[in-house]
Amino acid sequence: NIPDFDSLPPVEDMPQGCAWGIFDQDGKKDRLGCLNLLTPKVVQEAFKEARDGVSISLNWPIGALNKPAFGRKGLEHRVLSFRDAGIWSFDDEVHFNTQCSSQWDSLVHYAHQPTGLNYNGVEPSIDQLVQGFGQVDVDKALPTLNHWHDRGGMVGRGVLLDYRAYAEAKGIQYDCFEAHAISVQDLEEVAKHQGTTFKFGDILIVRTGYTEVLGAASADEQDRLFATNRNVGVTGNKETARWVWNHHFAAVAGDSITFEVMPPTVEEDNNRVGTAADLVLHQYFLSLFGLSIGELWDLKALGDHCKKVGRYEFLLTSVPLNVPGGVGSPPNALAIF
Ligand code: UVW
Repeated sequence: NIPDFDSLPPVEDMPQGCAWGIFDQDGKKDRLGCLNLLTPKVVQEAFKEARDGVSISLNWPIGALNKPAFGRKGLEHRVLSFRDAGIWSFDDEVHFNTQCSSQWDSLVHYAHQPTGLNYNGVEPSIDQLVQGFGQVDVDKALPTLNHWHDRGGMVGRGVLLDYRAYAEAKGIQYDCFEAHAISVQDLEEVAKHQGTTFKFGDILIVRTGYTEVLGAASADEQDRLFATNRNVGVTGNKETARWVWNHHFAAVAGDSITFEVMPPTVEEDNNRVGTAADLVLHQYFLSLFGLSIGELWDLKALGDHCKKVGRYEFLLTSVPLNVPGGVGSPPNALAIF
């Protein structure tokens, strides 16, 4: 009994479609958002998709990009040897921005821009995030990724909408580094083409081919592609937000860098061409719905396998890093058939 987008109870000073309070329980502020839709019954159903004994990793290498976009730090990997101490052993150290490759955006990654408020009205400071605020007093906990561990990570039914394969089949040509928008109607057409239907609590995954183009490019070419600040993605508007909420997805993910098309069009502001500060779906999904967004996932092998077996539904598991106050994380995601 989750209300539809237009029936969500109004939240003062926030636009329609604000789901704050919907998942609160016993007077306690929720911090998991739409992950709450993955009830034991929904998960039991999802297990029915794992019957072939095949699993596919959806994680791009953390160091896949020589110089990640938005000035993010790429992977630094240091290997330590203990041979000088007479032990044949290695350790290693890694340092990276959690958004430099395949990632989850937590519910504190990107706020509702006009107010600066994140999911359920929180407005964390850098210090609170660094300290993993609320670890002790759980009532004060922020909606960060470490809390996925409190519920055993994410396990649910993944559904791939392979827009890349659909476009190829239909002769639709597009450039992943242009603002090619995938509308709600397109998503429905892809689902129809694949014979896919959705269930309550599904994790929606959209393949565009973006990481495949980037992965095949030289370091210089990657820099040139990022400099366009343009990418293929799902149309960022209220209609998409309404469609996503009304399907009751537990999370969404894709292979492009922002999931939604860049640059965004700000319909409320005379169709102004926006910037990364105007991402419409980031605001609805992360800060208003409590719906995590996965980006830069490696979906090539998944797309190929789905096509081969003629099935686009699978068991999906994902466990982010257990970093107190974690804002983003590699997804450690597997599709299991
Ligand atoms: C931004 O928030 C701009 O980046 P991302 O798409 O990685 O979430």
